[in-house]
Amino acid sequence: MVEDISSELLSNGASLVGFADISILDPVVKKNFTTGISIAVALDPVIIKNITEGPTIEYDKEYKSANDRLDNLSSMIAEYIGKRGYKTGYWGATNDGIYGHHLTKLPHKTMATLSGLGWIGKCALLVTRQYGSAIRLTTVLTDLNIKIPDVSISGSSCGDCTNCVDLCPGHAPSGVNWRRGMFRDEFYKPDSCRMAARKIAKERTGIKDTFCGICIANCKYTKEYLDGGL
Ligand code: B12
Repeated sequence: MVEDISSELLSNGASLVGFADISILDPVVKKNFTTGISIAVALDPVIIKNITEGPTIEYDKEYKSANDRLDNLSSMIAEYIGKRGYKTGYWGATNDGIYGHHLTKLPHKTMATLSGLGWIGKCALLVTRQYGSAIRLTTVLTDLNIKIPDVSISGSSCGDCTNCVDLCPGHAPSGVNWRRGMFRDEFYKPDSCRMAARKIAKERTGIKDTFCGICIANCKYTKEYLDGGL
């Protein structure tokens, strides 16, 4: 079933697919689900290459179309799994279920590290070996009871790189390497990120929204992807 689900998602446009045993998650979060599926789509390298100094209108369109592709993938695979007799739970790729200080019950990045897709970078983004942080994510939970080996990633591979720290217009990343169990605000300032993103998006595109991407485009792993290092 894991192979079937993976090939169904990859043949419909997903770039990476991961599976995780979610037994360690809080019961309020996992409900009666046993397995988490993390789905990533890579962003267009040509567009990401052009946002090293700030967002473009093309980037705004690209990340919003990536959200739509992710939402279509999660509803498609939920139907596929449902037809085989299992329950699923999923929510939007972006601004769905936000509460408190920019929080959600189960961030998409959590499922991505638990399923081994990547680690959390200094700028709090999910970084993958294949695409760097030039990916967007979504999550599908299911009660499909499959034995999944623990492939989770619990530490950073950023090493001493500080590209995102040096270039973030909001100085949001403090430069500390992530380890699982650290809370976001110990190494990244979300309000500084949000304010800087809204300012630079307005200045460079005239669009009133929260998008920037400088940390994405300047990540050393993203650059490998952009230079065709895939
Ligand atoms: C609220 C929000 C924001 C807020 C706050 C950002 C933040 N990090 O919290 C603001 C407005 C500042 C923001 C800005 C941006 N956003 Co935003 N945002 C979200 C949203 C809707 C919720 C995030 C959330 O729940 N935050 C709460 C904190 C606690 O969680 P977190 O930082 O996301 O993830 C932490 C946990 O996963 C934890 N963790 C990791 N592994 C494990 C394992 C276990 C067991 C546990 C317990 C925890 C844990 O470590 C992570 C790091 O702090 C998500 C979509 C989603 N539903 O996940 C998109 C999302 C995080 N945003 C995204 C992006 C791209 C951006 C921007 C680059 C803007 C842009 N589009 O150009 C910036 C940079 C964000 C950043 N550095 O994280 C992408 C990130 C993709 C990636 N490569 O990681 C997401 C995932 C949207 C998507 N569908 O792809 N965003």
